[in-house]
Amino acid sequence: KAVKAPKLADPKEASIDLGTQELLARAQKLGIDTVFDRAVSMKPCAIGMQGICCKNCSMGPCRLPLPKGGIEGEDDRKGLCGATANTIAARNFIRMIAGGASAHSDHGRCVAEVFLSAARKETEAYQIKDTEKLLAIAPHLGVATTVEVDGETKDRDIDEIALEVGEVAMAEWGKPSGELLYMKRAPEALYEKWKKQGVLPRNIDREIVEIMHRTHMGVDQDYKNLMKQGTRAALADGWGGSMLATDLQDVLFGTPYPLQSEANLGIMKEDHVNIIVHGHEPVLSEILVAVAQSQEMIDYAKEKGAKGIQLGGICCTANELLQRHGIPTAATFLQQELAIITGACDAMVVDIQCIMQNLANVAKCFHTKLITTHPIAKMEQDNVIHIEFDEHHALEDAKRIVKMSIDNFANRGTDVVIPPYKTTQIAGFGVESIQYHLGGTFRGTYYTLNDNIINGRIRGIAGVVGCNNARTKHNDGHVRVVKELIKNDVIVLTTGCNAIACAMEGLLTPEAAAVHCGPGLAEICEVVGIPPVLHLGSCVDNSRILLAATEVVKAGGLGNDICDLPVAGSAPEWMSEKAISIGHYFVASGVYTVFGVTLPTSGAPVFHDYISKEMENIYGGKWDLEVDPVKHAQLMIAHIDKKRKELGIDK
Ligand code: SF4
Ligand code: MSK
Repeated sequence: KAVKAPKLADPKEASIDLGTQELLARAQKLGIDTVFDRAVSMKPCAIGMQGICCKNCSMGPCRLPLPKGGIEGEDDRKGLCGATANTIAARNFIRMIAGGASAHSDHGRCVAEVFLSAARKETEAYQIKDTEKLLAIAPHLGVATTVEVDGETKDRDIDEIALEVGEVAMAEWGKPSGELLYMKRAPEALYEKWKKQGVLPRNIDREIVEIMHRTHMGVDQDYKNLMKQGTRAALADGWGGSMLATDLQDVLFGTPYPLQSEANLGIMKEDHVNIIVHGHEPVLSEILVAVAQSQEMIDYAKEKGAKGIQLGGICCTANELLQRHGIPTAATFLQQELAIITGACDAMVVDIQCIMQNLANVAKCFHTKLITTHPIAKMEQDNVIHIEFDEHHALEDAKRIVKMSIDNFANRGTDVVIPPYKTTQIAGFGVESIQYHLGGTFRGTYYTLNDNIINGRIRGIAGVVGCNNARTKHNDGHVRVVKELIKNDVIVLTTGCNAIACAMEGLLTPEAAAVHCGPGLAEICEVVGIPPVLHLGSCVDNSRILLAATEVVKAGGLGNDICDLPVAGSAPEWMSEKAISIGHYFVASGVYTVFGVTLPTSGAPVFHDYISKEMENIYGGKWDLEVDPVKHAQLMIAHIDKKRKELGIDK
């Protein structure tokens, strides 16, 4: 019986990146399937895509397709229990928020645990590194940094402060009463808005659990009330779990500061041991960096015939190590299988989130050791090695992994194909460095951000973030949205895989300004020496965008709330639940936020209108969807212009 040939992706249609195209073609030649091919052979469910399939009980799944040509008259679609399309779409949407918020926040919890361990001096591998940052965050957690002794104010012992910060931070996940302490970091007007709406999160875990309860069969059946809880949980993510993750990581590992590195699979080296770290949580990979750079390991690698050790990263573990150590970025989310298909990946060390299970199948075709390290993220395939990370013996774990990778160098096949493409990138930005580079403050000099927004050299600020999605051309949306924005003098703050895509396109260099920016933004980048696209880090570091916007508000001259600012958000190629949580905390913080690809709301038009129109009257921000990258950017620019007009600065 003839076997039907599998459908394959056209490499040129799959990605704008030449290296990706070449490695995809190699995979196809070798008969190894990748996400790009699977996206061609498996089509998504149209009803699920529209957000109107409910499987919250075993009487379903109940599917409520939108009739062709829309609904005339009353929408009487309902599931077996009577759930309407709005209820089903809202329940699904906030379950995505719960998934995303839990991922970011559990990451934050893990960092808090390591932080506490370091503060208690239970581990040698971790120390409190950035005491300046510790002193900066302590007051936001209600931790005193000074003490009165005999009527005199003295500095408090730093170890004592660290311990109390760790304990107070840990309590944010499960305290029995009150509200999240970081909510008060927002502009006062925004905080009051949340208070009036009753959406101030009580503790991080509770808001996520309550989503699961409310969306259980037969509980909350009002899409507006469901979204209220979605808002609470999303805020608990952005201003809670994510912000705590960012801050505690900065204190433990150092606050990022601009540095130079490289991006794309071309950073891998044929004559080096290549160790690729992938995922999100930097606690183990921080130690891996130190071990891989130790003379002992470099010598061991040389003994085994390699010229050295090349570390590279994928997804947000990459972003974390890039921001603090300049470790080059190997790949975006969609290129993870391709890193192994180079034949030069001696070990891929994964932690949590965005790790495709098919990595194990691809690794079977090569010599690559695939190592899982997190107790909550294992793989069933028998070629996967699990080395469970524990902060108490982190150094031993890291040494074992690096040694295993070096030993594996000798097992490489001869057929190594590393596409020769890589770019220079300047990364490592944060609120502190934006302020430093733009005049040391946000307002009052020729260089400052607020002044340049007011005088129009900078038209506005865009936060462009998020994943790749195999349902759309790899990196195309990211790059085209960002280029359109900077061409129109909108400065871009980026994180996640958007940052990696922009780096691969050469947009994270000061030189990109002269080539791609409008005259105002180009002038500022040239004078100050910054790229027009500022890399702020990983997915949890979207909290840095919230704080940057807050600093702009506090500096004055541009309204008194984030929703007054000429600011817009975007995720051109999103795919993960985390993106929905991020999108919604942007919206609930007052940011007009446009997503590409699709939104799981189109099958429930009333619910869709609620989040994309009515919500603006509540929080000042709203959702939008635009698939075309140029139109997507133009929507953001139109919103920025509207805000400039309202502020009276539309010259
Ligand atoms: Fe169907 Fe209602 Fe059960 Fe959902 S909860 S699967 S709509 S019966
Ligand atoms: S890694 S969540 S694919 S941005 Fe943070 Fe990239 Fe999205 Fe993962």
